[in-house]
Amino acid sequence: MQETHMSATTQAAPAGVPSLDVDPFSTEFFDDMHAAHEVLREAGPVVWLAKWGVYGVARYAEVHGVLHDPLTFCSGRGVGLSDFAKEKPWRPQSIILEADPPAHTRTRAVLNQVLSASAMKPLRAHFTALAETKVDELLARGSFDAIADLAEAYPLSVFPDALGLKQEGREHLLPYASLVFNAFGPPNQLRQEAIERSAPHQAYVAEQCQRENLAPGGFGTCIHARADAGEITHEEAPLLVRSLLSAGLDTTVYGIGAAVYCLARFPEQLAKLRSDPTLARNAFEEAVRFESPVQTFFRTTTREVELGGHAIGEGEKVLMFLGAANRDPRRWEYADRYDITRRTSGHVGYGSGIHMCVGQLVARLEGEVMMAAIARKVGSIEITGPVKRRYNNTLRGLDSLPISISAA
Ligand code: 4IA
Repeated sequence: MQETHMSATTQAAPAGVPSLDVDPFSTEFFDDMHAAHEVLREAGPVVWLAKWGVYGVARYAEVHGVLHDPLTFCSGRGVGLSDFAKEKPWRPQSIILEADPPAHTRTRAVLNQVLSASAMKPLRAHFTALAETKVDELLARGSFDAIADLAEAYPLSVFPDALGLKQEGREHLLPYASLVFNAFGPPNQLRQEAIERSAPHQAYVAEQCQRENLAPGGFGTCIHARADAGEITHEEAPLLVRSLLSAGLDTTVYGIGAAVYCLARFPEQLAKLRSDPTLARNAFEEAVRFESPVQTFFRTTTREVELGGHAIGEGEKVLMFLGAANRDPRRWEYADRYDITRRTSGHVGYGSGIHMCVGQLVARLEGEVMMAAIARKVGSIEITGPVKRRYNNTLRGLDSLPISISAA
């Protein structure tokens, strides 16, 4: 743990920047997040988060602005609180997420190809069939937990196979991802406990990234083939496979969980979806805007820069509140309404700019086919027990969502 982040006293705000003592990585914040987001947005275009000594942006315009100036607001010093120029990363640095142009451009091009629209075509029929089978099975059960039995079960049934992972050891996948997303946060209990328990999960992931452990035809083997083609080195290939293992599963679990939670809370939107199943893809996209499964990310300034009317020095961390931007009333009409017919384009739930989610087509495919299966087969959804939140420094979602569903 770093002394600078462990001080009990808060850090003084630069002159003129509104200073807030809210801790965006606390359970109190997670429990009442929308109220806290409004405080952050209304305090000013840029705020100072005294607890961690970082700047924050919660309005759409500034979040978008930071995302679209990657040379000033860099990723190479980490997109968590930890500044890699000052602290050693907890794992070898990601060569795509935690990289800047020109290095980023080369690795990004590889994953763009591996996860392109044409790469989705052979997956669609299979992903659709498994979504339909899953919904049929859940209709037969009637009552179940929408997180474990649907939001986790469905991506686990399609994504590890699409990557080409062997069966053994897959129980490490969700704990590893949870660790990765907690590790972007400050050195609080969530982060420290996750890292303390990380060794077996890290060992599993490192092993699965090796070429001999990946099945032919999967995303993993595709990445290694790009090394044969000379686009990346044979040392880089396993690290890009690791990026898919880090970012490709839990994110869709939380996205599908968000979408089902929306349909359960807003029955008139389920009715609309049932009457027009072609809305499935937008219903999922709107759930990503509305819940923003990936809530926050940092950038680090590479020079002195003006942001929201304030001069910010070099080497400062800036926390972007994607979830707050996605509900900024300056940008969105009826921002707090889940509306599956809304024009969702421009939301920052997948980020924006050069780092915007490279796996977005896989995520949308999973989300769309699950929403379409629900649209065609499910008549009603009812929440039948206590909804429990799951706490993570970066991801927003539920631990438990007991529901019952009836057939259309
Ligand atoms: C990586 C932002 C999140 C979805 C993400 C997490 C990890 C990695 C990339 C993206 O390990 O490269």
